Amino acid sequence: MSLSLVIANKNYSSWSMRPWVLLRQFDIQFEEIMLKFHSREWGELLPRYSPSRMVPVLWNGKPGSGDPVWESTAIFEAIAEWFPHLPVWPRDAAARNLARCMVAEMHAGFRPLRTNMPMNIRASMPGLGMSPDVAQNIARIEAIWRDARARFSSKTNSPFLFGEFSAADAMFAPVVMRFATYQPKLANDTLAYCEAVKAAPGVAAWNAAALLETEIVPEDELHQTPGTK
Ligand SMILES: N[C@@H](CCC(=O)N[C@@H](CS)C(=O)NCC(=O)O)C(=O)O
Repeated sequence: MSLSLVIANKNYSSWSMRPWVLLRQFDIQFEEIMLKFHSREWGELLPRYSPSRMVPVLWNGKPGSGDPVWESTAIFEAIAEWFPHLPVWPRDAAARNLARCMVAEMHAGFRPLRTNMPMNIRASMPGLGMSPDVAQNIARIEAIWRDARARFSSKTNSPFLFGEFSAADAMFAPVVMRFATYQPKLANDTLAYCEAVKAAPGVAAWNAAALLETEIVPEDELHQTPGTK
């Protein structure tokens, strides 16, 4: 199996981050194809590489030949199907059910958080982006993280949501990075979870590469003048 993952800028592309982190965390080999936002390649190659004209897209083979998998959650499912020996989803049925619900809730929801605190890994904007709707999203995220850890990770003392790192942790990794950038007030157990996610090798590798990027995407720089930190 020869996988290619089409993504956008690591500093900004929260949806690209999710499957990339999952593949990397599980040591699954893949070729990364980055189409930077607003680049010539984006305009020229995206129509061939992405049926939805969005990233991420996973190809089994070279992009443009074979069957693409688009939408981050469909990519998780493909990875789980192609690598059944890996715990992409928790092995325990109740844990797997909750993990799927949480991933679906993240995929479909938390719009105020996503809109007002866009992922911008290299930036630091403590206190910005907050509103009552965002605060409600954050409270809900803290509650579901806490519930998952209490039910499925406390026995093994694992810092992750369901014992081992899973698709659910990959799905929330961009939220962890938003929290790092905008630094809303968070409970101590949330902060501890965030630290564990940032230290996971797949997440750390993505962040290290994001910090080397220099492109500015103005629509994702809601709260600061381009070029400032
Ligand atoms: N629901 C999609 C969202 C993908 C998405 O919004 N990707 C952004 C980059 S992070 C994109 O391609 N935006 C380009 C556009 O909307 O034209 C998924 O889960 O993969």
